[in-house]
Amino acid sequence: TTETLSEGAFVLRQFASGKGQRLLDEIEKITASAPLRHMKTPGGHSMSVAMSCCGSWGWVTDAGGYRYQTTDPCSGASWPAMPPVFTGLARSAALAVGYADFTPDSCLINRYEPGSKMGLHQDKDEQDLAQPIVSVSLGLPQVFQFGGLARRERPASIPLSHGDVVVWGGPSRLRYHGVLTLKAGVHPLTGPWRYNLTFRCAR
Ligand code: MD3
Ligand code: FE
Repeated sequence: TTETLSEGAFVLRQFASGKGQRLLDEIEKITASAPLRHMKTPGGHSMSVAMSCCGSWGWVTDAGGYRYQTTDPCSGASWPAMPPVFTGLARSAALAVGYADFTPDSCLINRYEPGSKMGLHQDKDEQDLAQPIVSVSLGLPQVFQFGGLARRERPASIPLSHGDVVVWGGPSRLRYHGVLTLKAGVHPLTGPWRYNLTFRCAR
């Protein structure tokens, strides 16, 4: 089923559930060479979410700020390539809600452990804000916070579970969003964690 959250934003419930294990196998391969790590915000705080990336461009944060770069700061090597199963899933989800020809050049891999959260923020480090973002949730459920274009607007709470895909574009592309603290649990495929993949056109 497809739910419309707001103009341009859609939840495709269970869209990726049949591909869960294949996606997790790819995450394991990627993170063997580009390990999940707790990056530092420009303000010096360590993020509670562990992150890695694949594709031509990876999102990083450190004392120098937020940016996309072609190399992993941990190794100096290029980020691992985007697996075809990632690209195909992101493309078909975007197409299913009317965004034709979505060609992501970046995938951010977020891993949440019990206690991890992500505060309200906008995603605006990408060059072409006309391109949507596609997000894939795997493993434990977590409550997503979906706000407005101004930080003061009270966000809606949307539970996201294993296999749910969300597409954000058009007038919803710059909405504030975040996720509440992950509750402890065990998922048959991911154990104690929730993974989120976000596909972006960075450049
Ligand atoms: C709404 N990740 O990595 S995905 C992020 O669950 C991020 O890991 C969250 O926010 C997570 O930046 C939420 C859903 C998401 C991603 C991008 C958006 C929602 C969005 C961009 C605009 C509006
Ligand atoms: Fe975000």
